[in-house]
Parts: sequence; C-alpha cells; structure tokens
Amino acid sequence: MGSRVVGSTTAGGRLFRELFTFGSDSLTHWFPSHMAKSFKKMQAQMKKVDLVVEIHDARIPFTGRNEMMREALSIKPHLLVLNKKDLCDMSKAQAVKTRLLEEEGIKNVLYTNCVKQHSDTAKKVIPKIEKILKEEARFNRSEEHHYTIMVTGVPNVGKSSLINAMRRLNIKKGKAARVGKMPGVTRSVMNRILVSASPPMWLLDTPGILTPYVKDVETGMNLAVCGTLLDYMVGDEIIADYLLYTLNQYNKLKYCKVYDLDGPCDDIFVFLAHIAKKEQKTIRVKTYQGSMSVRWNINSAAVKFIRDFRDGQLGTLTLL
Ligand SMILES: Nc1nc2c(ncn2[C@@H]2O[C@H](COP(=O)(O)OP(=O)(O)OP(=O)(O)O)[C@@H](O)[C@H]2O)c(=O)[nH]1
Ligand SMILES: [Mg+2]
Repeated sequence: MGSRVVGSTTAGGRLFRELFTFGSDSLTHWFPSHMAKSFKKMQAQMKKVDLVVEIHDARIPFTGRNEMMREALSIKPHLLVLNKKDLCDMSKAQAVKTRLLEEEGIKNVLYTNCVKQHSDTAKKVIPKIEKILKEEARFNRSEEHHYTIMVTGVPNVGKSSLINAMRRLNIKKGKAARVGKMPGVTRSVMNRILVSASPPMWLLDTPGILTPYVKDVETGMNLAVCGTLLDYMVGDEIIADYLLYTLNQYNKLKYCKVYDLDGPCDDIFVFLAHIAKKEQKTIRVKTYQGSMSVRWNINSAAVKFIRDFRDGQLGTLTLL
C-alpha cells in the first residue's frame, strides 16, 4: 500500500492539509480463512444462482468493491445495491449512476436503506430483479418459476439487513439472517432464505469478502471509515484522522456545530482533545514516578467521533 493520499487544498476558502499520510503498510492484507472458504463455496453454488445482488456502501460507490469476486461472479446478471442511502449524499446519486455506467458498464443500480423503520426502499429490489431477468432473456430459465439470488459484498455493508428487510416487507416474516455493527457477522454461506412468495424468490446470504490485498491507502481508509475493516486493525486514531481530513476536503463541516467548535480543525490531536474535554472523557495513567495521573482520553474521543459519523450525526457524505 502506498503511504499517502493527495487531496485539494481548500474547502470553503480555508486551508487544509493537502496530503493524508499513513505510517505503515499493515493494512494491505486481511483475508481471514473463513473468507477464502466461503469464496470457494460461493463459486460452487453459482450454477444454481439466477442473479447476483452485489451490495456496497453508498458512501463509497467507487472504492472497495471486491474485484476478484466481481470477475468470478460476472457470468450472472447483476444488480448493484448501494445501501445505507440515509448516510450518503443523495444529491450525488445521478452523477454516481452515470459514472458507474460509463466507467464500469454497470447499468442496474438501486439505492436502499435497510434500517428497520425506514426500509421501504428495499421493496424496490424484487421488481428490479424481475425486470433484469426478463430483459436478460438468455439467462431466463423459462421452465423455472422460482429464483435463487446470491447476495454478495464486502463486510458490514448490510447484506443480512437487506435480506431481513425483504422478508419483512414481502412475506411479513421475521429476521432470518444475523445482523451486527461489527464486520464479519455472517461467517458462512447460508441456506436459502425465502424473501418473496410471488414470484417465489430465495436469497443466499454470504459473508462479507474483501479482496486479499487492499490496493491503496485511499481504498483501505475509505473501507475503514465505513466500518468494513475491523477498527483495531487500522487504529481508532488513524481512522479518526482520515475522517477529519475527508470531512474537511468535502467541506462537510457539520462537526463544528456538533462539537461546539468555533471553526474547522485540521489537527487531529487538538480536535480529539477538544471532544474529550467536552465529553469529560478521562483516563487514569501511571506516571514514570509510579503515581496515578488523570489525562484526557484521546482514544475514547476518537471512538466517539467515528461512531457519530457512522450513525449519521455528522451529516451525509459520498466519496467520489
Ligand atoms: N444507517 C444504516 N445502517 C444500516 C443499513 N443497513 C444496515 N445497516 C447497519 O449496518 C450494520 C451491518 O449490517 P449487516 O446486515 O450485518 O451487514 P452484512 O453485510 O451482512 O455484514 P457481514 O455479515 O459482517 O459481512 C448493522 O449495524 C446494520 O444495522 C442502512 O441502510 N443504513
Ligand atoms: Mg451478514
């Protein structure tokens, strides 16, 4: 992995850092054995599958999708679902769709929000799948009257949530797939889950699979900010620093109001110390002399900043 990301100099006329530097190369390889096993299993299941629904985080439509998986599964009709619509900047949606078509030939794109109370957008998935299968006549198994759909994507983008939302909305059934805040909740390719009675449609939930090598620092950090890598592998303070850098570059300055700052800040330690003071987050540390001393808890402030962003408290963001 390279060591820096180049950004623009100003946002709203203010001067920010031009580069994001990343000290180590340790982020390049994360491919736990369950991912390798699942990938093989998914390839083996392919012949039974009518269409692949690839889910990705709507905040990072152009980074982090698994290229290896894309090639392996491209033999089937494909729908790209950009989930977490509530967290992305929807004013960019048309530009995103145009660029996906022009650069990658992806013509079927749908935005969804799978959080329980707002999951109506998931209703559009089945009609869209039916439409694609009708249009792509060569894939249409006319003798069959039911569909098997494989749901793929990198970790934590909402694959299991989409399956549950579709079940809830179409057949009024409860949760069938486990969901969680941390990546890596689904560990193996699951049995088929019924999500629609008419037409009968079964979905295969799969574990999030990353490419074995994250190709550059920007991709790695974008995945990290969106909670796709395990935070401890990257480091809370590094993720927080990249997030601050990115919010400034995109002129997304709602954080100033949320944390009562007079203006934007580009120094992560000044910024985290401010949050720690505001939230009264302290930590007791042992000094060289052996006595205990109370300090501002920078790490806990970083965790709060990242969590606030992921919960949508700091506004919406789409990284182009
Ligand atoms: N804000 C928001 N959060 C979502 C949405 N969809 C899912 N989530 C949350 O994202 C997290 C991950 O959801 P999962 O459905 O477990 O994701 P997954 O892709 O199955 O994850 P793995 O099985 O770990 O690969 C959970 O905390 C969900 O509640 C959405 O549309 N908006
Ligand atoms: Mg899952």
